[in-house]
Amino acid sequence: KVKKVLTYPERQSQCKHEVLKRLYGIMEEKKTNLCFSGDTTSFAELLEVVEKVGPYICILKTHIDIITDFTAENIHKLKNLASKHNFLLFEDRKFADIGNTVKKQYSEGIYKISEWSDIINAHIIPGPGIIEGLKSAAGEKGLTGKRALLLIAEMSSKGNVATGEYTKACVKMAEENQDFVVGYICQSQLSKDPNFIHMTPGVKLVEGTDSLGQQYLTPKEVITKRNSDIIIVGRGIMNSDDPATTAATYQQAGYDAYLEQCS
Ligand code: 5BU
Repeated sequence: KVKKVLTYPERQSQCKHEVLKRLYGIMEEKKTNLCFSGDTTSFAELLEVVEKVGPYICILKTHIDIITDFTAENIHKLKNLASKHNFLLFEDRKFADIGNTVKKQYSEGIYKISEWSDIINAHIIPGPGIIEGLKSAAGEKGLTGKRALLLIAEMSSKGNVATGEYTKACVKMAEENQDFVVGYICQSQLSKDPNFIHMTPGVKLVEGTDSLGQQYLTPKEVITKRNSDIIIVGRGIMNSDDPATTAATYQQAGYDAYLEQCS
């Protein structure tokens, strides 16, 4: 039987970016390809649930701008949880403006995302200037190599237009900016190069949809059929009665699928 993907340690030694090396290290050590999307409007609740699911995840994805009780102190607590449980922070900001504007959105304002989020993402609609802008913001804070960007190449929602030529343009832009771009938000594998990781949202244990266009695939489908690397799970864990046990179930499903792929 031919191995379909490289193992995490193989990818870790072959990739160049420091953030990606850290991530593969965490995935190997904790045996998890689960990213939890903590989509709650309460920072207190976010901290509470992350304390429970922390042991099972490699990344916590946030939407910091939906939080009503934002404070710098809570960010400090979140960073402490990330160190304690060894996971990366990914602010799902989906930057989409010209370089000069996103540079300020990333580092300034209330949230100062560049100061705490290891990973961010962006749409490619504005062209490569968006990548330059975000990269320069990280550089000005002395964070070159410590911050990384994912490009949104495909989306999970019904009727989205991130397809075909758009997706191809995204791959080209990623390949031309490997010092900052480390992968894709996508629905299936776009590159076999270990310098690019694939993260897939729209994941639940049972396939289906929500009432606002979200479409779900299972962890097994995402990892073994679509050859993606990371499953992103929000409500599947957040709305469960027992988030820790449910996160463990997703961790196991995702990791078993990976083992099947690389054995
Ligand atoms: P859910 O509760 O598992 O449906 O949450 C999915 C999360 O992933 C949510 O935070 C979305 O904003 C995010 N997402 C997505 O669902 N689909 C996409 O294509 C992208 C992001 Br890009």
